Order: sequence, then C-alpha cells, then structure tokens
Amino acid sequence: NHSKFSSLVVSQSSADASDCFFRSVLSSVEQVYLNRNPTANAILQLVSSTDANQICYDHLAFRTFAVNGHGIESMSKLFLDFGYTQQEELRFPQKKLKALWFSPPPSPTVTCGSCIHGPLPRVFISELLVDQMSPEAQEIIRKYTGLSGAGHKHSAVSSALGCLTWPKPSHLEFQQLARESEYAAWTLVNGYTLNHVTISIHRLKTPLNNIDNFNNFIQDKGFKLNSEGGVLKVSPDGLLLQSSTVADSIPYEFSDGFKEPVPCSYIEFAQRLVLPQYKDLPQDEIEEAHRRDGFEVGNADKIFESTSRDQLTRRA
Ligand code: OOG
Ligand code: NI
Repeated sequence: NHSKFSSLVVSQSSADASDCFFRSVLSSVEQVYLNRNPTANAILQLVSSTDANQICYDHLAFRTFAVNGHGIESMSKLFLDFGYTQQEELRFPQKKLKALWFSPPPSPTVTCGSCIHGPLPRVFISELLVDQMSPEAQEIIRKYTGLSGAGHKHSAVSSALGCLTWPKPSHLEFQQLARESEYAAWTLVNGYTLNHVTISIHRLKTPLNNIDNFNNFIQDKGFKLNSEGGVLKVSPDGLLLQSSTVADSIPYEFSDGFKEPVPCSYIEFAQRLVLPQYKDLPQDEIEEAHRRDGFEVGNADKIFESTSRDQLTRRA
C-alpha cells in the first residue's frame, strides 16, 4: 500500500529536504493507522484498485486533552513548523470540545521516483475542555497527562511510533471516563495516534467522485457507515458533504490485566462542491481553491460519533 506522503529524496534544495522530512513523519503516522485499522486499510486498497487516480487526503484528524500543554497546541506545533496556517475555531458545547483546523502550505507538484508529491491535507485538531468535566473525570485525565511528563512536547514522535506518552489506564478508569465522555475515553487509550484520514472524494476520477455513489459502493461491499443524523452529513450551504465509517475496535489489555476491545480509528469521505462564484468555470480549470473550504460544526458533531459505543454496537 503506497503511502500518500512518502517520497525519495531526489532534489537537494533545503525547502525540498524539509518537505521530504515532514512527509516522512506523516507517512509514519499514516502507517501506524493503516496497521491498526483493517477497515480503513481495506477501503483505501479497494478505492485505489477501483479508481485509477492516486488518492488524495482531504484532511487528517487528531484528538487531545486541554490540560497543561496537552491540548491542540501540542499537536499543531508540527504542522505550524512546516508551513500550515491556523484557521477558524469550532465549538461543541455539549461534547465539551473545541477544535481548530489548519490549512496546508501550497505544495508544488514534484515527481520523484514512482511517486508524485501530492497536495498536503488540511488538519483538524480537537481538544476536550477538561476544566468542564466532573472532578472524578478530571482526576483521571490529570493523573495520566501528569505521568506523561514532557510527552506532550513530542506528540509527533508518539503519533509516528503509535505509542502513548502515558501509561495504560485501568479498566475502571476507562469505563468511568467513557460514561461521561466517549471522546475522553478514546483519547486516554489512543493518545496522539491518528483519529482518521479523509479521502477527497471530488478528486477521484471515476463516478466514485460523487459521495452518494461512493457511499453506496462502500456499503455494497459490506462496510458499515456512521448513521448518526443520517449517513450523509451536509453543511447548511449545501457545499460540504461528509460521511464516515464506524471505527474498528482492537483487543486491549488494561493495566489491571482486564481484556476488552476498545474503539480505535475510522475513515472519512468528503466532497467539496464548487463555490457559486466559480460555477461557470470549465471543468478542467477547477482547482481545490475554487471549492468550499473549511469544516462545519453540524457535520463534525455527528462525525465525532464514529467512535461511539452506539455506532459500534448498532446492527449494520
Ligand atoms: C473529529 C470529528 C469531526 C470533521 O471532518 O468534521 C471531523 C473526530 O472524530 O475527532 O472529522
Ligand atoms: Ni474529519
């Protein structure tokens, strides 16, 4: 399975060298995700074998705890250091979450070996507003983030290696958090590992470049999609269309020896429609910049449920 990021070093300018380093980091982050999440891996294989085009990622997503430097900024640093720009904030008061998204630097199309430097994805990073949780939940979160020491300064290493910067929790602690916030429980056992990648549907070449066709295709192959608020999530302007699978679970051994599967990651699909002011552009002149950008609170609120118990245990 060819990485969407990796590349051979063929050009020696310092900008290209740092771009190559950054893409190698993303490639390791992606590899951890593909190794752990059979559904995401199978769907990417299926799409690349069905659609001739190289798959582009619309965005990558991470989850964090807003406590003592462990929040969004711990994960955004890597991206800001490599040319990303912070964009607007999204708030989810009921879930006690805040998110920021980051736009990528322009990436020149450089051919190297058999692989093209594709466009870099957007990044969506959220954080749990820990201060708003119950004292019991706060105690658990503060205990583990405290035990991570300087771990939050090395979130990219943690994500690329696929290991937590804090010890594993007990089953009781996991359950207690899950009762209050499934996001909190997910983040406690998955840490900085990639929460999902999103396939850019409009950049596919076959009829799969329509998200309704894509969703039907995926469901016909037997994959289960997140049905929260309906399978297709549509922004109020009608221009951002999203759907996602239900997360895989992986066997997990808690610190007390108790074994139970925990939710890991899922894969998302996004189609961005052309903005009204560009509707008359010829098809072959339409670029990503002519399409709806950013994220949408109403869509995101439902996509968060892709790792929820309700969705994981629901009949297909
Ligand atoms: C993120 C959910 C939101 C989007 O594209 O709006 C999202 C998460 O589950 O952490 O991915
Ligand atoms: Ni997403």
